Amino acid sequence: MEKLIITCALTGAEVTQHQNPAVPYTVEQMAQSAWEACRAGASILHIHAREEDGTPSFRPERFAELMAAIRLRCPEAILQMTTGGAVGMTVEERLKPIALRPEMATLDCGTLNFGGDDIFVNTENTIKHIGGVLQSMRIFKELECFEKGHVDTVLRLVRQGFLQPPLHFSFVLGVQGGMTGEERDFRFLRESIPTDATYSVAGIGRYEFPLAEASIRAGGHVRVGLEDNLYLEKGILATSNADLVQKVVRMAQQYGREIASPAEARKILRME
Ligand code: KMH
Ligand code: ZN
Repeated sequence: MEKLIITCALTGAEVTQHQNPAVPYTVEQMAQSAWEACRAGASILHIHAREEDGTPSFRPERFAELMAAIRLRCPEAILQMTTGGAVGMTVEERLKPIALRPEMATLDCGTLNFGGDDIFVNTENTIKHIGGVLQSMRIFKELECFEKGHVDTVLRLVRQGFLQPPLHFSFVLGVQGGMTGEERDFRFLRESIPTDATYSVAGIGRYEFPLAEASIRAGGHVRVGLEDNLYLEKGILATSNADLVQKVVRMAQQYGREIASPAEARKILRME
């Protein structure tokens, strides 16, 4: 089996320090958390920006400062900027981090309810637009799919020529409004993508580690991090992003999967 690529989703846009004090907000907290996660085994860092008080940010200066600080501490890591931002941001706001020309960025592949009254809007034209921008700038896209319809949308947009391979999927499972994260859900998605595509799995909340294990066994890759899950185990808060990464590394060791370095991850994903 290929070596295991671990992505760490450092902070996201939804979770707060009230829920877990380890959630990083400031540039220094983000850079420190990124460094710890990389040292633990993460090769890709999924990055959202926050203001000092934790409010999700789309300010270009904030992203620039953040990216510079993380690059300084983690010079080898693959920096994956979000283009999903936070619910309610405009497409223009969500595209701000792309001006920094990161090596990788997310492309969210469909609309879904996001709990309560929130809707995470990704119309077909938005997907084509953000996908087109990423492709024209040669930024590697990770295809975020929260349910099967999103996978089908990707495959149709590929057939229609709007999205080009290599196809690297991220199955984000367990969002309230998306698909659940049972093993059968994962298997269904995995079996729905082309055999030469790569994928990573991000289980939200209690789904994080069972899905990580399923993906490790199936030969896929794994995303963990405080954006997705605040707990190391039931009732025990993670004390850092590195805590979550270390747990996946231990799991990988049990199944004989070695951990990919950033350079190895670039090769596995056909980024170069
Ligand atoms: N914060 C969510 C609304 C992404 O980063 O591309 C969207 C999200 C997906 O986190
Ligand atoms: Zn995100």
